[in-house]
Amino acid sequence: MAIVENPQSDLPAKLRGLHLFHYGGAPCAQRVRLVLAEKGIRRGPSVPWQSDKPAHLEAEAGTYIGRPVSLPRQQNLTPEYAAIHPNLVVPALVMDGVVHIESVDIMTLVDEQFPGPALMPSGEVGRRCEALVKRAAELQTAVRHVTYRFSLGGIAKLNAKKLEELARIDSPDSPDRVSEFYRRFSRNEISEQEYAEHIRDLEAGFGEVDALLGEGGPWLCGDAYSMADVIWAVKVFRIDEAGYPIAKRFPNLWRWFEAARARPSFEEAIGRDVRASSVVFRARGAVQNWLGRGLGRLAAGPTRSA
Ligand SMILES: N[C@@H](CCC(=O)N[C@@H](CS)C(=O)NCC(=O)O)C(=O)O
Repeated sequence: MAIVENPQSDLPAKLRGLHLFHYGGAPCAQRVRLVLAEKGIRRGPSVPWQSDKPAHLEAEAGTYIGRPVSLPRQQNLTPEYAAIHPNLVVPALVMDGVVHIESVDIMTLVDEQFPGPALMPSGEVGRRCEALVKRAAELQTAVRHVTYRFSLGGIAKLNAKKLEELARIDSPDSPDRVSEFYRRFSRNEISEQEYAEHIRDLEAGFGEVDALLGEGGPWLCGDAYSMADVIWAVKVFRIDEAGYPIAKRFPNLWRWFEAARARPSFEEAIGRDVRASSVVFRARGAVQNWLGRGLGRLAAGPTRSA
């Protein structure tokens, strides 16, 4: 389990119960919110992420306090946020004063610590399920590249001064390497070939899961909805939003995704957060595809390996 020992900020130590530092549109936070929803842990009030008002310090049992950290406003790329999450990413879950990071670890923690249906099966099925979760988590870098290139574009580029600040505050041993990504992205150092490789990686992963669903189901690890369904559903959602023709390319995956999206947890954890942004992303993806510059062209192109 990944925790931040002795965070520089004195806020986490004051927090009781569950406090989620997250962002509505961030896939890594969406998967944690999905797990919380599946476990029946309700969303309590949303408060400013730095708030230490007495009324905001304690989450009611069975709920969590949301502390939204705006990624578009770059609130995560600040020394104040680095003092809570040194890798400058969301989510972070503070549970009774302890800062937990790494979304998959947080999902596991919530699954293990709280009652409700177990989202990680045991035995042999559990091992297959863990492998599927790991496979999806490894594709996070690819999702990041595709998101920035095809959904966000120029608005997400940072100027030289901000890049310098980022290099200073980012943790040198961060596995997420946020400052390095922003440097390369903002200076146009990522080649089209590199983006295409990320799309190929995603297609390879989607192809594996699509084949698996062709052999069984209804869920990725058999009869019960699990952590693997959570993490892959969020991935499919993001890539569809970005304009990748996933329904057409991976029909088994799409049918399964529609069932995952129909669960009440999806609306509770994701739908309500992304209503406006999803419309913008989809419109952008559609226009880019229409102009022949979107993910549609790359999916249909010779770079596809599946
Ligand atoms: N390994 C981390 C990755 C977290 C991550 O990459 N979060 C993204 C959102 S999905 C983020 O906060 N990005 C910040 C940014 O791009 O500025 C985890 O799984 O928690």
